[in-house]
Amino acid sequence: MGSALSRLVKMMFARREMRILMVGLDAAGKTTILYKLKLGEVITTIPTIGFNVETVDYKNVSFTVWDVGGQDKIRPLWRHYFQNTQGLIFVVDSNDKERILEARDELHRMLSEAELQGATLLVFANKQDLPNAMSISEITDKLGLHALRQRRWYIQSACATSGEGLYEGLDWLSSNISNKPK
Ligand SMILES: Nc1nc2c(ncn2[C@@H]2O[C@H](COP(=O)(O)OP(=O)(O)OP(=O)(O)O)[C@@H](O)[C@H]2O)c(=O)[nH]1
Ligand SMILES: [Mg+2]
Repeated sequence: MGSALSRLVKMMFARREMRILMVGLDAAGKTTILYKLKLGEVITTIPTIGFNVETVDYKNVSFTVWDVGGQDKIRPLWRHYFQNTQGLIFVVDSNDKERILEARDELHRMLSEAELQGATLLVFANKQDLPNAMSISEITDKLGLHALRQRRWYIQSACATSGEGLYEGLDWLSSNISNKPK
């Protein structure tokens, strides 16, 4: 009885670990999101050449978040980070109507990769504070999310500078990622 109880308590408080890959076009707001989550502050960013990695502890989950630069010339590097990814965060600049189809193409190209078949997808529709931001339904449509088959996905409205929506996204990821990568 005692040991069953202690097992239960251990299970309830055990820290789960999740490996998250965060990508998206350049200037979507990935690095701003990462450090808002890590430090609670908006930092001044420069375009990421390479990657940043930080561990973000939230509730009972320890998220290891890899933030990889999104400039077109370095997008081919994304694939080097695919292995063991449980959760994919795809960040979109909701204000960037001109490049939303480019974002869709990059997203679908990535999702066709074998290594990412088991990864859960969270889309952050970032920069929702800007007056001309596209709506969530418009972005869902333009990214072709409804066409995704056999993929757990969710789109979360977000503003990295205020922090709005970021923890809601992590909540969704923590409930929708299985413990082991598939
Ligand atoms: N208005 C507004 N600006 C934002 C928001 N999030 C990020 N930004 C700004 O967008 C610019 C680009 O942000 P980054 O976080 O550097 O973008 P990134 O996706 O890391 O870009 P790469 O490293 O080049 O791939 C910065 O000037 C940010 O301050 C947001 O929610 N609202
Ligand atoms: Mg960056």
